Amino acid sequence: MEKSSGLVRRLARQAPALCLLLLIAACAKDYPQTTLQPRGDFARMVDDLFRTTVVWATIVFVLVEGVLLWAIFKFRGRADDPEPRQVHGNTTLEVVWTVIPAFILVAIAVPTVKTIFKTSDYATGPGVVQIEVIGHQWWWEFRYPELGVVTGNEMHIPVGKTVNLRMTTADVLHSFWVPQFAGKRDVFPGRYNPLWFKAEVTGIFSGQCAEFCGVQHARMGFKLISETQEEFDAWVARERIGSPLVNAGTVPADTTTPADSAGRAAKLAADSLEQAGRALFSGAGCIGCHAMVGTPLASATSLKGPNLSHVGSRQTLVAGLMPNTEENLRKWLANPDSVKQGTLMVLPKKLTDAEIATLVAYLRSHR
Ligand code: HEC
Ligand SMILES: [Cu+2]
Repeated sequence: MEKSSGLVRRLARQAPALCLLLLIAACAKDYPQTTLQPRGDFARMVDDLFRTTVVWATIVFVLVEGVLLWAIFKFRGRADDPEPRQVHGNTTLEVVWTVIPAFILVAIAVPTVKTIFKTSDYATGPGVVQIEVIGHQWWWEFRYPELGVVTGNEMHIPVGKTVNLRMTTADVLHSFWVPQFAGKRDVFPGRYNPLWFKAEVTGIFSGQCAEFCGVQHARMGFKLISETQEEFDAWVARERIGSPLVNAGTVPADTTTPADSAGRAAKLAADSLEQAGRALFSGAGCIGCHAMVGTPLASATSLKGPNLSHVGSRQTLVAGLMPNTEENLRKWLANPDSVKQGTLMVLPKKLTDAEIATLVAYLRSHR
């Protein structure tokens, strides 16, 4: 008795702190990984199911607790009460409280099973954008086989068009999840899983691996970029230049000479940066793991790291970990492991400051 009242007192003392914590949590301005604001048809179907279930649960809760409270109050014991009538079982009551839950379960099960079937197959047909998703420790690869695009950590989609994902992994289990659009759906080695959705709005949204996959599982994020058809087409056109899936990654050399001297100087600077960067990209061993336009491995589609051919145009670096700025890229190249401990990007040798500066300029010029 004494022990439990001590516990109650302790809880009462913690209560203000707990309430404050809840209050502070409610102050967050936006919830990038919320499932409660669906922005695509798949997520909306799941959200509808969630709301249906919550409505039923609320009705059951209010009715059951209401009857309980009413019974406690109405039949409460009084000092002069006689011995209550002794009863044993009540068939009518038992039938009623078996049949009602059975009906509720059916009301929940039917839409649930329907949704499961609807969301568990590939989407096909004209106008569906086909994307292959490959999970890697700890980043995401996205390929658009019909459009000739291979990219990492950033999935571009046209708003209002269904995208069909064919998903697998290069190593261990991962789970694809863009909370406001679709998922979670696991990916397995040697097997393909489908997922489709259609974005209702444009914008940049966060995605995340949702299956524990090693030390940097929590930092295996990506961005979903929903854009207009024109923006999407422009992005595809840019990404196709030097893509591993187009002309084996080769780009015809630009041999034109600008007419004005400023243009010639700019081209000369760009050409020499390109040459120095390319040489370093091979010399420093980057080429062992990354496809890159203009390098011998530009055509490789299955390497250990993301295709860097257009890394300069990405919103974020290293699986959504940090904004794509000059400073962050420098930090990453100086010591990947200090930015993302355990990362599989292991450099053969430490880069000098001068090498880092060249590589940063080179990579950022590839947009
Ligand atoms: C042993 C393989 C390996 C080598 C060598 C390597 N990388 Fe990486 N690189 C990776 C992997 C794996 C990732 C993904 C890391 C992550 O997000 O966990 C990565 C990520 C990156 C990224 C971020 C890409 C993105 O989409 O955000 C850049 C930039 C990069 N590497 C540049 C380089 C450069 C420059 C070199 C050479 C100096 C290099 N890498 C050498 C494996 C490698
Ligand atoms: Cu994971």
